[in-house]
Amino acid sequence: MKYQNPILKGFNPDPSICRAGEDYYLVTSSFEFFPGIPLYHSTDLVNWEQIGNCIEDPDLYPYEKAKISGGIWAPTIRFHEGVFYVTAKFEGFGNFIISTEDPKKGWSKPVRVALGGIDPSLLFDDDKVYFCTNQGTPDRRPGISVVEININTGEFLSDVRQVWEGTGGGYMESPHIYHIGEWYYLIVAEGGTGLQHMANIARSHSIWGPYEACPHNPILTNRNDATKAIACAGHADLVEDHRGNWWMVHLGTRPTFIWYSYIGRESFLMPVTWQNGWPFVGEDQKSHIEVDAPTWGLQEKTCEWTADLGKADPRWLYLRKPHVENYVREKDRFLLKPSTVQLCDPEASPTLMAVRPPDTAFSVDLKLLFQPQKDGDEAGLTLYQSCDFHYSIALKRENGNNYICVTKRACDFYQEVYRRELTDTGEIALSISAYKDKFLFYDKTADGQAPAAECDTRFMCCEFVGRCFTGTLLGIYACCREETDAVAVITHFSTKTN
Ligand code: 6LW
Repeated sequence: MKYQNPILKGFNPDPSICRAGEDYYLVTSSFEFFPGIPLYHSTDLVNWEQIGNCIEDPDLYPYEKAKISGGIWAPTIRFHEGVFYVTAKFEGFGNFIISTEDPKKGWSKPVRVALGGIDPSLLFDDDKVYFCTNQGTPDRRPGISVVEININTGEFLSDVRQVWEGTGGGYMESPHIYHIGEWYYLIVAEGGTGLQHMANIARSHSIWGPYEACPHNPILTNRNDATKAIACAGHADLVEDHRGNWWMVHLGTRPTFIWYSYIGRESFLMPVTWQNGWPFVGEDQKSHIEVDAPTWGLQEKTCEWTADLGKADPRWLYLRKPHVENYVREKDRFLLKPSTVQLCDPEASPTLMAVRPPDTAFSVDLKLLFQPQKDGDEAGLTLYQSCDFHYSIALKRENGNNYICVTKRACDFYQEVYRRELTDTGEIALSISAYKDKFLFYDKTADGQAPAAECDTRFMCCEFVGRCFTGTLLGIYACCREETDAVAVITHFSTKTN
């Protein structure tokens, strides 16, 4: 059956997948955003629903000062004897494992594992559990480190050994080890998460090696794909479905400018076949948008989502450790209290709630009631890439007057590109649309339907603007210069693909 990639669009990098009976679970990286590690569920591998987040207590991790693209990196999910395990790294906290028998009931406290490196992974092998990361050799050569651990305490039960040095592609990361038949397979990413990204594999009869590299490595890369429909394919995880077919999930981008993408790295699915004990990905070891493979569910296209503001929804993301008192849910509406923390603050948590973009071409609509009390009071809609890069359309007060403004922030460059004075303080409607090369900002309460402002999308491309592993989020925010009694009343928030 045919399906379309990506299977999870917009800021969903570093996918890891597991099967529990006939159910599939997938996690991705969440960085400085809270709650952490989105958890997706599927029964057919092509339709995924976010059923929660694995980290819901910000006090168990150093969220408070999480840096841009810090926080949670590259989780792995595994299911073993009725228990789900997720391991990940929190920058500045280290590698840890959490577990649950039922993801809907929440996850355990983190069990720390004192192994360095990033991108931890787990292998349950008979009665043993192995933990691995990309920690290199003591003399700084690349390596994948493996250690047997006690899964409940994180304690080491063996020496740490570096089992494979990779193929020389550089930036070896995202190791996963599988025991399939007579072989241990070790899959890694190499080349870095950009254009040179790839997945390589090696095998051994022992978990400790020696590992022999697959003769047709890289088993996945799109670096030689002239169409550039997909770039950066790598960071892969394998799963066998309940019908006996094999699949790979991996990260990739759909470039919006050169090979950059403003919605960030996304999750893809490719079929895997085995020949002579080695895996082959798709037909040409590349990832594709349209794939014909032995999936069994018709892929639905969900194009529109209107937030039920009276209900909690796992989609909503906050920055670092949110100040919960600034977010008040009421029946059918949401109240946001402005914070003196601005969107450009690199360490604190502004009043901002945001969702991942539904696709590269999207529209986001907001309706709100807001009566500013003081100069600097501001509330509206933002495209938030990071504290350094965000574009907004908002209602704000200056010199005693209220205005709808469109502003662009790109590092220390700040520009207001639209301003209209408001005489009426009734409900206002704001909207932003994205079309690959441009963002259009709509002041919908003004006369006429023409966009209020148009902006280039390039500065919102994560890879273009520094160390940014995330993607543009669609957010509602409220800020002020000094403490205020003003409250933004959100009456509508919706997104759709264009
Ligand atoms: C992740 C690493 C990577 O830990 O990017 O693309 C890092 N690969 O494996 C952050 O997503």
